[in-house]
Amino acid sequence: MNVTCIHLALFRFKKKLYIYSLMFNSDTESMEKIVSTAARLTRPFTVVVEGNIGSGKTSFLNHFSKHKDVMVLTEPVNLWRNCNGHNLLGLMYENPVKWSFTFQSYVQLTMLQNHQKRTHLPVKLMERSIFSARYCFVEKLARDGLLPKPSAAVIDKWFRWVLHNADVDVDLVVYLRTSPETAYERILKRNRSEEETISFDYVKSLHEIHEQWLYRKTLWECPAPTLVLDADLDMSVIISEYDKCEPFILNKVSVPLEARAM
Ligand code: TTP
Ligand code: MG
Repeated sequence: MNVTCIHLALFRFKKKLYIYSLMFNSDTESMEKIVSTAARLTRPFTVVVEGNIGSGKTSFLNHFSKHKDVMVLTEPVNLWRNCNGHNLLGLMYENPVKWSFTFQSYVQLTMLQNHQKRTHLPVKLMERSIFSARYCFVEKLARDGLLPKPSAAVIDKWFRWVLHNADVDVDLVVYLRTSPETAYERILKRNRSEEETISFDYVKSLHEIHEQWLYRKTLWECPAPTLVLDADLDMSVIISEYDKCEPFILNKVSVPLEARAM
């Protein structure tokens, strides 16, 4: 029996359980537990790495790529730079009023594709998620009036539809928490050509949205328990900070709802 067959069998099992729970309308809570356990069996333990632009998400993922049990999915920035020959990331920064909708629609699609990627490995580690694209970036563009309200509404409708109809479930969020100053410094240093126009104010506002969502938990729902790491630390010491969360990422230890490694 190959991996696809196993996935299919588990998917059918999960569906049957769900139908039984509807038929007998009994003890919904325990049925839900069984269904979510079955769902977990059909997909890997899924960890998403979040944090401001320049917080070190890619380095974090690269660090974990040495593990044979982890499927690492870095962010599809290269896809955004070349969509049938069009650099959507560049267009968005050049003229956000004209291109934000196009860009964020494509980001949403590529994030969904990453959420849907299957693996036979027990752990999947993703750079960002469909959640931060919507909750941080679409939110910021809409607040600034760069994404017109009707366009934001369409992206939101798509987002809600995906949440209800596709498996974008997450088991753990790792929040790489930086100060906006550090994030901005790193953005300047790495000098990604499209990002030349990014201002400190923009980084600061994005930081604030991440903080409200993942640290103070006053904005949006968090898709999973969150592990907060001090990502302001210098590269020379940050590796030991990364290593601290290895047991959580490899699903050897469960994360308490309000976990903070810093
Ligand atoms: P990030 O998703 O923050 O990735 P990064 O590689 O810059 O972060 P790190 O250094 O931590 O690895 O941003 C990638 C670029 O895409 C950045 O210019 C911001 C932009 N972006 C949006 O404009 N909208 C979005 O929805 C997302 C996800 C990114
Ligand atoms: Mg990156």
